[in-house]
Amino acid sequence: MKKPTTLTDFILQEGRRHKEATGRFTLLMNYIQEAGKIIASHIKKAGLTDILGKSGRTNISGDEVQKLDEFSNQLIINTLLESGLVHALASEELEEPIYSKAGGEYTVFFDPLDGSSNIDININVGTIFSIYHKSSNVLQEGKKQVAAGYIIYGSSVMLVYTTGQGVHMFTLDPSMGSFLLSHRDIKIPDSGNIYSINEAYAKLYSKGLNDYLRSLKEGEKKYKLRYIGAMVADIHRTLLKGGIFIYPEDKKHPNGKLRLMYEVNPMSMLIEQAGGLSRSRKSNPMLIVPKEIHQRVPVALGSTEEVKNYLKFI
Ligand code: P6P
Repeated sequence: MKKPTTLTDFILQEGRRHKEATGRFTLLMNYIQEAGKIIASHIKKAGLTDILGKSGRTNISGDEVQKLDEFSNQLIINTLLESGLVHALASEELEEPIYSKAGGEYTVFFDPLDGSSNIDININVGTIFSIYHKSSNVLQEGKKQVAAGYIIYGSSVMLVYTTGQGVHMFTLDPSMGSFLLSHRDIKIPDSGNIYSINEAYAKLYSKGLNDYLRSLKEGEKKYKLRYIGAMVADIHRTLLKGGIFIYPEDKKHPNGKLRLMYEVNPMSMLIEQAGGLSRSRKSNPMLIVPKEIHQRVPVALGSTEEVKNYLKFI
């Protein structure tokens, strides 16, 4: 019987394909997966401990911070700083980056618990990470990401990541405590019949966007609307089933809501590596030269044919 492939095995195998690999990236991913396992265990018993609910704080983006947000954020910071592998850390929950004295090689942007308003109702949440080689400027375009991925906490816990060599999915086997390879080199369907957008804001949308949405509802092809309110979950479904996820600009939010550095860029790298398309207005968000850590950008990403159809309207 063949031994199942763990995340560590897989990254080591991938690493052997790059002669310049030093093993440090493998180590970094091991620290990230360890943090994910600990967060997963806390989420699973969140209803039994006093870790649900709001912390009473709001973050730099004005979002209400949940207790599990704070726990997850602090856990990831401590884990990555102790690794000695990071030069800088930037988080949705930190106003400014943290610079490590250990002189590590990587800069990691992360959203410790994306969609955390779903926690109290037992709906998927996730951790998003985006990894760069250190640079004199902590802000780099998304095209320079060394790796990007997420951990989705749901009926099963899955880690999805890419280093630019395809997108690979791992499922946590609780009995082993290991992430096991479950989907190698995922490819997103070229088209799909699911669109994902918060239509409650339709009155604030542009005419072009509302014309596009109407075309989905009234056209030949039958579409479904699915919107979970956690980008990680909406993107996970889009990767597997195809379709399009849109968080657009609107009359009140000229740059939309999602943050470039730790939501849009990592998800764009994953979708593009899986054969899909990501656009912010008309251009690739990974080409945007970032100006600030928590910069927001509008985004539409998913199946190539769906995004191209969307672009005709806006
Ligand atoms: P809205 C979660 O707060 C988040 O940052 C993303 O995960 C999600 O896609 C979006 O905001 C949901 O925003 O305005 O639809 O509630």
